[in-house]
Amino acid sequence: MILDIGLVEKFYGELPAKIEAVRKAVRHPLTLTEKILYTHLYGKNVESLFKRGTDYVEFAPDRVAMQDATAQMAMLQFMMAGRDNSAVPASVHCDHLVIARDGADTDLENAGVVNREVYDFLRSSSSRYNIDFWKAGTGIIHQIVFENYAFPGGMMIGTDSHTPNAGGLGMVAIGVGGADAVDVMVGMGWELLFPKIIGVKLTGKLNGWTSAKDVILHLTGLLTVKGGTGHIIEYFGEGAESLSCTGKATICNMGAETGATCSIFGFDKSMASYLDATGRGGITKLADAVSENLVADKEVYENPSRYFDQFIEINLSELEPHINGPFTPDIATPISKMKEAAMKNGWPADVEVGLIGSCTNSSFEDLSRAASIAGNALDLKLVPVAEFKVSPGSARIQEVAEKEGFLDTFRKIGGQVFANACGPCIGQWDRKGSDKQQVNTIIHSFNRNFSKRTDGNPNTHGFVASPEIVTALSIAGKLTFNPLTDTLVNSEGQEVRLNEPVSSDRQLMFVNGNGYVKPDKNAVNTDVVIDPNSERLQMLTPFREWDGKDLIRVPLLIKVKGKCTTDHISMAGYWLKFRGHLENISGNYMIGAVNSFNGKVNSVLNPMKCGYDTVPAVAKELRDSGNGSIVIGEENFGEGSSREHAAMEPRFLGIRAVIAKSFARIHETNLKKQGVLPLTFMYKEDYDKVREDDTIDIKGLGQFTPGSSFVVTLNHTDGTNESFQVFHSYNTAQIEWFKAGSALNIIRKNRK
Ligand code: MIC
Ligand code: SF4
Repeated sequence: MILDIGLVEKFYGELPAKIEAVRKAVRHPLTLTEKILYTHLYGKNVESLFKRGTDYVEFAPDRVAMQDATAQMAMLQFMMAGRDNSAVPASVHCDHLVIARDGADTDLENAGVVNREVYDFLRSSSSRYNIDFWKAGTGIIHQIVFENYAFPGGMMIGTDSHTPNAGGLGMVAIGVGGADAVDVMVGMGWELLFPKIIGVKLTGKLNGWTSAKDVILHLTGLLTVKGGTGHIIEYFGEGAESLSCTGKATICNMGAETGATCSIFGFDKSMASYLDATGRGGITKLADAVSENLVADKEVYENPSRYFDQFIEINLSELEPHINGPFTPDIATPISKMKEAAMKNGWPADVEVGLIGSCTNSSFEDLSRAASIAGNALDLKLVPVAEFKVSPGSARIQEVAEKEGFLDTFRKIGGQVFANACGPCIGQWDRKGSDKQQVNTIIHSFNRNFSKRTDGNPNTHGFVASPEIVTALSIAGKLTFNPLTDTLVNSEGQEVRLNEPVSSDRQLMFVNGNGYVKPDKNAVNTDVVIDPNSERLQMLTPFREWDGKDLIRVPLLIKVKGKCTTDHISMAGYWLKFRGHLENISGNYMIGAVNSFNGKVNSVLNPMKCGYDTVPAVAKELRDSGNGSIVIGEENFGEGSSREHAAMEPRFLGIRAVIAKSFARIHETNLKKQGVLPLTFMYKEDYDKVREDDTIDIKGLGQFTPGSSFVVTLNHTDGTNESFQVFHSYNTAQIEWFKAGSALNIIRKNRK
């Protein structure tokens, strides 16, 4: 087994005594979230309850996972820290860099050639620092973690925002930037604002066309993309227990779309049987023995409003299938309302492509339900209208799905099977004709649907639904088709109705460790070599420390209008290939964001030339002139991904501060870690005062203390100026990151 069972055994062995100690100290019934967090404190015992949403706390996660697109920067930073190996078990997964075009085999072969340098770097550095390495084609990070490493009651961090997937196996699993992973891998505590907790009670039981995915589609609609920020979502109730373990993982995975820190379910039978089916019966036995410590206390379940900061109830028996989108995951439309919504909003009704799979929805259960629909369509002599693509989550799932005949059924309806990798979900889909930017609709079972996300076309309306709904709507070719009520006409002109999806309840025994590379104990003394002429990889140069001065007359770079996700800040797709080369990837900085002054993307005023140029070009010129620049944004700035490139690029390009109406958690931390000031308007209306040709002062940095505020002055070119206050959320230790130039500079200093 790849997971070190000895560590898990030790963890469960100590758990009851640890929980007892917590109980004595806090004298308060405990939620599951608290049980896990309080038993993972870094270097100290709990003395009293932490204040949720107020106290910064250091944790000691059990493990770290990294995927290829973020692992490169994480490893490059880790290498600067000067350690011989990772202080905790860690793994690297090659999944994001595989381009989906001609099908699994050819695409993987191409990926091996195109990404050879990066894969070699990740393999050799993993080996050098005692980190597990998973080759391209083995599967998507969260699936591999789920099948091999996750265990109930554990805590992990991962350099990907969908790390919370492991909450389906009862783990507090949190998405972070690479610099956070470095903290844990060098053996430091990992800091987090102690989260608030949203309790979600699931009652009833799923039936018919409704699936676990619909729970999170519905909840994302309720909470919006901001509503989970600063919270862990804890699920419970008989409905929760009735869900499969992989269904729970889907819910936790997509919980990231609400901004939540992570989501979690308590240990139950479904987890036990998944652990057994994936060859981890040893863990089931250990967890069973301490099971009362792997769920919340009964007082919490009896009186949830008292112990959770927010409480929501969802009745699974009444839940309808949902379709979310377009362009944002929180427009949630119940399927019965889709006709009306599509008409009202002018969404293109013809579905051109349906895509299933990804890290969110590619379990055996998911594929079996989708295959039952596809098989039924064949029996009914229906001719599928839309194209159909499948990205299995892992080699193991693919193997079982192949054996069961699911993949063949998909092929028979014209489906194409891509590699076990992210592919279309991260813009690595070489979709024919997408360069023509036609207005069109696609539907997929992934989690995100930001503009340009899958195929780079800003006019592709991406909708998110369960795999079975995606399959049905691909067959019908219509976004407005409701399989619960509508009929279709088959090749013989008969009116037919699709059956409800059927789950296969067969358990899957997996083969072990396909494509997994063990760290090489003898590699400790070898050097990881990077070609100085490489366009894919570049050694990092430490950022300069703060010069001790306030910011005076720093020009505005861009005032962003509306949604600004990490995809807007540091686009994926084509740019993924530069994820290990800071200078090259900085060429994509903010090229997707809308300039509020001219409504255009990637066109901002160059104050030095009084003309317009691209954002990266202007930023570079302002940096090189010694001025640097400042960015202004709106709500939930940096929503979405964990990619710290979105924070390293502005640092590299001389951006001194980002002032926004609010920030997404991971991005705000990433900015702090890299030495860029994330500041929030005290009064959101002050955003309107910023003019295109302003220079900006930020004063008060000399008195930078937790809870302090700064004064921002806008110097307008007509000679007038306006001042207002901005907040920061730095604590004492984080202020030191800023002063040192980056968090990594502190690690390097301490090492010396
Ligand atoms: C995503 O789903 O947006 C990604 C691509 O997996 C990112 C990570 C990345 O940008 O490399 C994420 O979720 O953190
Ligand atoms: Fe990959 Fe998509 Fe999952 Fe991100 S959300 S890890 S890109 S499959």
